[in-house]
Amino acid sequence: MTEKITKNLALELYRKMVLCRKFEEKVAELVNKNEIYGTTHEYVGEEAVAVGVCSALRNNDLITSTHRGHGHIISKGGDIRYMFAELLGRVNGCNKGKGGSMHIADPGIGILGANGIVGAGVPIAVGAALTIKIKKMDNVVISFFGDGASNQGVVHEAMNMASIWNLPVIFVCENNQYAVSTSVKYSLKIENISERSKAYGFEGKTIDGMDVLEVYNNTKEIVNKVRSENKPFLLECKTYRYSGHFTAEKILNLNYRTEDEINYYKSKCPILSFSTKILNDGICTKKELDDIDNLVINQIDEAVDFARKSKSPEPSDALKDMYATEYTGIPQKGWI
Ligand SMILES: Cc1ncc(C[n+]2csc(CCOP(=O)(O)OP(=O)(O)O)c2C)c(N)n1
Ligand SMILES: [Mg+2]
Repeated sequence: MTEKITKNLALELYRKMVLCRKFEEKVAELVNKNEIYGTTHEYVGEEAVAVGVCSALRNNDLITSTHRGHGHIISKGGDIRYMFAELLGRVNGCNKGKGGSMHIADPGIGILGANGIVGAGVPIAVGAALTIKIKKMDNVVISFFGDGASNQGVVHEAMNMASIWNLPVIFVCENNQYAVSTSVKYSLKIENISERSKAYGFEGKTIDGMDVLEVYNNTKEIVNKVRSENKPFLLECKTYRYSGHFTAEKILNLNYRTEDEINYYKSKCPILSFSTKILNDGICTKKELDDIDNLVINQIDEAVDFARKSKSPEPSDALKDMYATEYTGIPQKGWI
């Protein structure tokens, strides 16, 4: 795809990818300092997928995300102040500090939730697409999921239902080639996961997920088609994560990837290759990109500051905002 892009779009794609990258670098720093409890799954290296896909959407389009969801949330317009507050477990977090990294949701801007259960966002997306169809609305749903998730039973069931009911949902498989330490060379017999779309009766395509323009242009085209034809689509983006499966992986010394392999994909860095392209094409200047870098760094510092100054939730609020609680047999005040 060689479509020309405007300067505004080029700078916006660049800014969002840098924001995703710098956000994750700060998150890793805060996990290592124990300011964020538990662990997180970094999106470093995969930025072109979330940014390319979400930049091709309307505000009222919906997404479901995964355990590696920060990039999706940022790209769909999530406010990083509330995201950091959520990660630090503070009341000002987008989910009042009770969801954490893997359960960030913001339905007001079309984010139906990250999800700690592998594959579980896919049927949620299909349910949302069914609502859109029943209510005769014209928005679409994007469901992000990984190569590992692609082998979950619920993903197959959801894709089949989306197909028989002709639902406006785009399944975006982020094939970063590993599920924790299991390579796709072991878990898949086929070259491209998008081939599976044929079995459900809709179209699929595999693209270079390290190239933000390729992702953006393909998504634009697919979204238009899905919006007008009310048919699902499976878009597979081949990508790579630079960090471990989760932030503390390094200390486990798992050694399932070679340094050569990691360096090969680092040489295809989506941010570096895109900035080189737009500089070489004369779309923008080095100073404009440097200004964006500085702006993002300041924005992140301010967001962390906002989060640190926010209060922790009160223990007495622990059972508020919950969909389910343990059944004790004794009716609790406020349950019904
Ligand atoms: C149903 C379920 N099974 C297993 C896990 C443990 N787990 C968390 S992430 C992950 C790997 C997912 O791989 P993939 O879908 O490729 O996503 P990636 O981590 O590569 O982004 C596994 C097995 C889980 N959270 N949920
Ligand atoms: Mg994977």
